[in-house]
Amino acid sequence: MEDRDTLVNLYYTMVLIRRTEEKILELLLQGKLASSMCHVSIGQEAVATGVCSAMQPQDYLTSTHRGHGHIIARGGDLRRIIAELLGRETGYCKGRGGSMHLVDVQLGHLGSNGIVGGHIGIATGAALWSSLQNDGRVTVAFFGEGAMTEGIFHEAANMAALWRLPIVFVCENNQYAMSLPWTHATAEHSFARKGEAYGMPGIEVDGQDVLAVRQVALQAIERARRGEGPTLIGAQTYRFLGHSRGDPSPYRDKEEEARQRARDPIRLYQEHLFREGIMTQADVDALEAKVAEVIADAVRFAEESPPATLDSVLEDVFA
Ligand SMILES: Cc1ncc(C[n+]2csc(CCOP(=O)(O)OP(=O)(O)O)c2C)c(N)n1
Repeated sequence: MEDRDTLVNLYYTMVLIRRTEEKILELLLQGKLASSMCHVSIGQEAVATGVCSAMQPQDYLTSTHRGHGHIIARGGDLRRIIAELLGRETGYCKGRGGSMHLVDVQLGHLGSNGIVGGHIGIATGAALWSSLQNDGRVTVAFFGEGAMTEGIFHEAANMAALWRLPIVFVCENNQYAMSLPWTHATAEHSFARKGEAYGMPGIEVDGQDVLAVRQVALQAIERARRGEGPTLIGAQTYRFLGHSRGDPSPYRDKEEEARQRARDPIRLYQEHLFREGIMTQADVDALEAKVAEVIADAVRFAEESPPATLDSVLEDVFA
């Protein structure tokens, strides 16, 4: 049985991700984001939260174009996240990168990435380094099921299993890569068999159940830390909104959407916490108020920060 603080923290993190992304959408509609390229993970919060809660402070992760949740769950600075989205000098990439370029190396967050699958190679490189250094770190690579059909995934999975690298591959299967259903993108839908094909365990988990995600992540991360090699986790989840703003998802069946929305990971977990007597409605209300305060502070900080200026656009770039 987990202690109360851990259980409440999981809830706090999921709510913080959800409310932050709702605020980001609001800022987008107000025309305040530096770029309209922005993908939210509303509906998928339990995956980022469960996995990051199982990581140790020294561990690494790499993230995707849909990466707000990963950096928040890793304990990223919300002020710097919002400042980055608003194109401010105080942002994680000094406002040059935006939503898809959040990175906090000190937290072991090696970056989100607009190149679908690109960061799977970066994660495998980090794990190779840890293996060579014997530094005890584990790397987590988050990616969507669409990225899993990219060549880079196959090369990285093959190499990681062959060399028993300390890495955990976390596929957030939200069922669609833009408009392409998962069932039309790959012939083998079993993560157990997919993992087996590379020589690593493949574990399927209900990605809407934060405690279940946490359990499989704890096992996979500890296995990697013991030097037993990678694991492929297939977390079954759903993005409640379109691929990005302006996508009303005409390719999705409306009954399917309703069915999936009824399995809101935050509500499911809240019901669990109430049932177990771990939180009350008053606790939830207080937590929501705290989250609202944290977000309001981050937005205020970002809006008061200076914008990235045009004459500095070539600073901090490699070429
Ligand atoms: C290499 C590459 N190919 C195509 C794209 C365009 N693109 C952006 S997101 C996306 C879908 C990715 O699907 P998935 O990996 O399942 O992640 P999800 O968007 O579902 O979270 C595509 C094709 C890209 N950014 N990079």
